[in-house]
Amino acid sequence: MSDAYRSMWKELGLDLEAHDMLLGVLGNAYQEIYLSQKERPEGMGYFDFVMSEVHGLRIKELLDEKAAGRKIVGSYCVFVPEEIALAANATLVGLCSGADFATEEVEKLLPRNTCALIKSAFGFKLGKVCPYLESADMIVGENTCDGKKKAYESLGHLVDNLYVMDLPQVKSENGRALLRAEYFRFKAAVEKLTGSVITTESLKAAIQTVNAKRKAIHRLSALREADPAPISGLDALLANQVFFYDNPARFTASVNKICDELEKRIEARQGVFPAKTPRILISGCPQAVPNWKLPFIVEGSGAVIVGEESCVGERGTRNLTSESGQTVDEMMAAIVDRYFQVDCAIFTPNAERLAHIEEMAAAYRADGVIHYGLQFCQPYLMEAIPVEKALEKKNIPCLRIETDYSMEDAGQLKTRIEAFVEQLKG
Ligand code: BJ8
Repeated sequence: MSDAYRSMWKELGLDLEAHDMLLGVLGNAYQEIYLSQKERPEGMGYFDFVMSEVHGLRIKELLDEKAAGRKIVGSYCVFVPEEIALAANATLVGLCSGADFATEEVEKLLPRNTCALIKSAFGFKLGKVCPYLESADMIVGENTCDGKKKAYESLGHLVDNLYVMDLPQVKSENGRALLRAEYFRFKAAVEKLTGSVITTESLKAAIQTVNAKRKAIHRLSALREADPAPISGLDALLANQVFFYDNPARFTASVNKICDELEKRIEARQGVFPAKTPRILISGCPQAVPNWKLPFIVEGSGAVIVGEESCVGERGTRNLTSESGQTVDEMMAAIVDRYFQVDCAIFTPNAERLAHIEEMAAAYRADGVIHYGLQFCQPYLMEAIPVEKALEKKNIPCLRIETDYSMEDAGQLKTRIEAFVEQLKG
């Protein structure tokens, strides 16, 4: 890493030694998990570059944007509408929550039995290793699961720019009214932060920008219906992860470029795995960067992942925001409509999620579903049981996994997943 980056990280207040260690571990994992894959699409070179610069060039870009007067808004959840941030002259970025860090320090503030995702968010703050968090002018927390909403009370003591968004838990008229009120409150908060008033033009342009990103990802997803699979689940997951970090227009162009390449591969019947490789849909908790454990094990066990029913995946990116609104109010209503369809397990009841899993299994011709639950994540672990039962009724094999970010259970997971893949072959 260049000296320029080191002084940038230092100015952001990062712990350089700890950060070097993190980048070292990340680099090795990326090499082992990503760069060792065979037959990758050439277009993945862009994402390799993005990952190699995820704490470097991208942070420099964000700091350049700040110097030019933009604000940076950091978020932990797909309920935070990027359209509103963009329209108010802010950039929205996902905040790091995909790896264990400073666990001992974290467990002084959070109970041990807190999910790895929440602990990770705290670890990156306490360990001073997340340049996104340190660059953010506003950090948005959201009242989703109990773990997150109580954790934000503690996070509020660690940062001075936390904004907490309330969210409904029921898809009722009252629930919609709450979401609407909260999105208007968020709009006012971002406008105050940036000093820019959202206009019809800026909101329309922002909706189009975010929709373009989503459309590119939808195109990528649709190409994964092919057999042989033209792209690995690992690579597709990476694109879904980078969705939260990259410059939107550049991301859209890069995903579309890969899609052009994949279309040619499909025409030539060229795949990353042989035809008839068992096809798996992953469903459950979000897999944030660099949480690649499960797909690495699955695809190393003779299967290919063809879709992610996850917030880092189709739950987060499906459904566009209508572009037909002519006023800010109409467009805000369209944003509420779009986000109110997100079927996170914090909602009760949540039948839409089950319907979506079944729909995805059919569309991507999955032979089986692996339900991925993080330990101590009540919402998704609770839903895993009815999901498994419903899928079994439809003769779709389902394997329920409960894990965390450590590699301690990798051997045990591999044994279970290999047995599941064998079952699918049978
Ligand atoms: S919309 S899934 S991104 S809340 S894993 S912290 S649920 S205990 S992440 Fe999520 Fe928004 Fe919902 Fe999506 Fe809690 Fe579970 Fe931890 Fe979780």
